[in-house]
Amino acid sequence: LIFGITGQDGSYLAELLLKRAYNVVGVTRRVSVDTTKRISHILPKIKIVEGDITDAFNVNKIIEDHQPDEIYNLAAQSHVGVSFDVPEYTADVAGLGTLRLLEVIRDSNLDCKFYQAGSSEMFGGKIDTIPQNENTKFTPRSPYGVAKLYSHWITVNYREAYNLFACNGILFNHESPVRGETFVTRKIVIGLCKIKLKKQKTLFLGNLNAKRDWGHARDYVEAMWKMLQKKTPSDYVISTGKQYTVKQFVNLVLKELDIEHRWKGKGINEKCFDQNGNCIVACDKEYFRPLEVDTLLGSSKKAKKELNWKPKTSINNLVKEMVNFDLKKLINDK
Ligand code: NAP
Ligand code: F7E
Repeated sequence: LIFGITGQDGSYLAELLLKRAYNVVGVTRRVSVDTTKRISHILPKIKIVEGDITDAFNVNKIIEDHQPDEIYNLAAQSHVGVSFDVPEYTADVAGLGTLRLLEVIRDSNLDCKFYQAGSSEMFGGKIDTIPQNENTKFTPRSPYGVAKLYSHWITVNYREAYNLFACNGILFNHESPVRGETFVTRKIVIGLCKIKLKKQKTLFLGNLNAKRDWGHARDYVEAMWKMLQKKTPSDYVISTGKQYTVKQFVNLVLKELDIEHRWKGKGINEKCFDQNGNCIVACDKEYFRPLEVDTLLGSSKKAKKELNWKPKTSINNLVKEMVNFDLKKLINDK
């Protein structure tokens, strides 16, 4: 049973579980537009039910009706920047939503394994270990990070208090061609592909100096599944162990698109120009956050040892796959 099946990770996870001959049930929310674009190719093979993790009655009924062996909680308002605008809603979905699921499992005595989608955003700003691992102190710096930290600890608490098989993945940023379009990697890829095709002049970004550890979603959902196949539940950091700045990611995409460029200026005035002197990337303070997580870098030694998991996709192959996908899409959308 997947909460959040219409999201990036939900779509890759559903594919993985179908390949392993699971019966997959996915929860979708009723909204005014179709949200099943990412799973349209596998829809006939999945059982879709309507629901919302802010509604305890609803999640109770879904779990009771389907008696799942494994529950993956991927549902969240997952945008860190947006969480500053909708902090209460973010806490309800990304924090209390997890409690609602755990309570149903506890109350029903269901023999069911539970995966919680935790985040490197929980490590936050005052990081005392580089790279970050399962023992690194959490100092979240956004309403999203704080909500995820509640989910992390309530999952640990239910595991210890009620002996539930419940695991936290502490996943660092992971991307793909179906990444949400307002997250920085996809925004950069779409913007620069449009510039290459002369459909856009300038891409506006926020903090170019933030450092992130970016992997591929396809590799990361495999780690989620592996956690639930262990004999005993635990928590795992999932990351690549390599770090790039937002500006370096821009450079990788420009290289893939064969666009010669040079950077000029500093701070918010830093700009990137093409060989004809056109400004193709600039900063806009709209995209800066009230508080930033400057640097994240993970160590997945525990996952490697206990889950036999390691990332398969390099940053260059991730960029190539994302650029090929969006270039083709933009050309076909003509
Ligand atoms: P995503 O693309 O934003 O997907 C989020 C999913 O949650 C969507 O299916 C969304 O449904 C669903 N959802 C939102 N509010 C809901 C609600 N009230 N009830 C039920 N479902 C709801 O996120 P993602 O990148 O796949 O990430 C999956 C999970 O991992 C999230 O919890 C995220 O916070 C966490 N995470 C992500 C990363 C990353 O780098 N991608 C890293 C660490 C942790 P709609 O389609 O209807 O909006
Ligand atoms: O930002 C900077 C921004 O929004 C990455 C979520 O999946 O990963 C994700 O959270 C960095 C930040 O991801 C823009 O300030 C610059 O430093 O792509 P992002 P995120 O905030 O790291 C974690 C692990 C999750 O759990 C979350 O669910 O890029 N940045 N300019 C920008 N970011 C955005 N979105 N847009 C910009 O224009």
